[in-house]
Amino acid sequence: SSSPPPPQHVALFAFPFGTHVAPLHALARALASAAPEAIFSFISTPETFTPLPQTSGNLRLIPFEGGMLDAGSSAGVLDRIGKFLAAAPEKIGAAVKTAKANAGGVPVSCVVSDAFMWMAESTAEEMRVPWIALFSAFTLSILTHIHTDDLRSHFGIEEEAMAAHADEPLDFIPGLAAMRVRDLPEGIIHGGTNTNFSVHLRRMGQRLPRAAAVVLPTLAAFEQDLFVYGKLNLPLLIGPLNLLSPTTPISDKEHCLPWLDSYASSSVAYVAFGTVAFLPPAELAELAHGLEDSGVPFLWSIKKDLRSGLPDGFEERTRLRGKLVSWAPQVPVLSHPAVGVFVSHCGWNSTLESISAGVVMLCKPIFADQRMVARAMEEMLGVGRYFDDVITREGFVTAVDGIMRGIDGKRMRERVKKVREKTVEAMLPGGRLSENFNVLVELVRGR
Ligand code: U2F
Repeated sequence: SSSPPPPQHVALFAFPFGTHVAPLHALARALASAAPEAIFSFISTPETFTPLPQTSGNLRLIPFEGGMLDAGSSAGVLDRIGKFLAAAPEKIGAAVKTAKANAGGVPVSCVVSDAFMWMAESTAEEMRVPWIALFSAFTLSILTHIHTDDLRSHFGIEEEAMAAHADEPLDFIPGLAAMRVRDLPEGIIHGGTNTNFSVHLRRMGQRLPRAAAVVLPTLAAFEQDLFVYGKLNLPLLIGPLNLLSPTTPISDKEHCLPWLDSYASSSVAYVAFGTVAFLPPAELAELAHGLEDSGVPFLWSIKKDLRSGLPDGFEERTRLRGKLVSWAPQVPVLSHPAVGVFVSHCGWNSTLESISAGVVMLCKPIFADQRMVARAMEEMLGVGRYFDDVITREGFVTAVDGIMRGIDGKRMRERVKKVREKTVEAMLPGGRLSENFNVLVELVRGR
């Protein structure tokens, strides 16, 4: 009698910076429970494992050998990213061997990586197994990477190009008609086209069409324009990862949820700017003044070391209706009925969490894909207001007021419910996002 075939073994490679590990791990959890017969090896640097939810069974954590290369403790994040990426091909090769040994000799049959870890494609190719990429930034921003060279030849590069074309639409690229040159991420045509990281992202754009599939966590609203992903073999738009693999329980050390309990429905502004973006100090102070002047209750996730930039006496004066925390359990906070608006930098994870909780956004993008997200929320979906200028206290009060009390805000709230419902429906069995996820499951199962 012949022995049964070995199980499928999926190796997942995280990009261990910013909010990149959590989305890939959420995808790994969803896949591991959909394909219980397969083995999943999740590979990242050891320090990134700590905040992840516990898993067991067919999902294992494997650290990159040597952990994080020491780029000196005082090195900036770009230096550390550069060091890590330079060593990545070797680390990926070594990790494939560790994963195999750890799985009792079962060879890796499929490679999934964060799109930023596109070098994993070479390893997959050597092993003759499929490579699947997860693009966890804004769905449409992948087009700016795939079309970087088209955008450069159309507009030119560097600050002159930006100055000359800032308000022009990107309508010659299918899918980007609502976007303007000024909404582009840095490194595409302006903001350092030759930095190591821009070069890395341009090469990612060239490599992604070689992926067996590219997974894009997104809202149903972005699914209709599927043809725009023409250069990709198999774009698989799946739902927001926070809906696909919810995590519970989430700790609330600073008591945000009980604090919210004492406020009326849709009355509180939740303020948070993610993990890597910072408002310039002058704007931070204006935002604080604006929150104070608006009279709106607020919950603000702001690290302690940034609070010295707040106006004198701000904390005392707003104590009765404002709460500052170093970290909020954002997903349950957004789902709390008291939250009426999310003042956000528009990181894609935060945006998906907001819209999937039915919360409208006051968008203050800072860099990367965030301006495109803000533009999409205002122009394409009508569920947010894009704060396009420098923040002033008066401007902020007007914007918050319009959302909390104005007719615009009422319309936005109606629309966000629809956008949310369509996404939730599309994730139900038979729905388009759910079908795409099933295609992915079959792919990693080797079928
Ligand atoms: C980069 O974005 P960030 O890491 O700054 O922000 P998000 O994508 O919005 O993700 C932040 C996550 O951290 C969580 C929140 C999100 O899942 O729920 N969080 C929290 O739980 N509590 C807090 O107090 C604050 C945050 C980049 F800058 C963006 O441009 C990209 O779009 C993004 C995705 O690639 O990565």
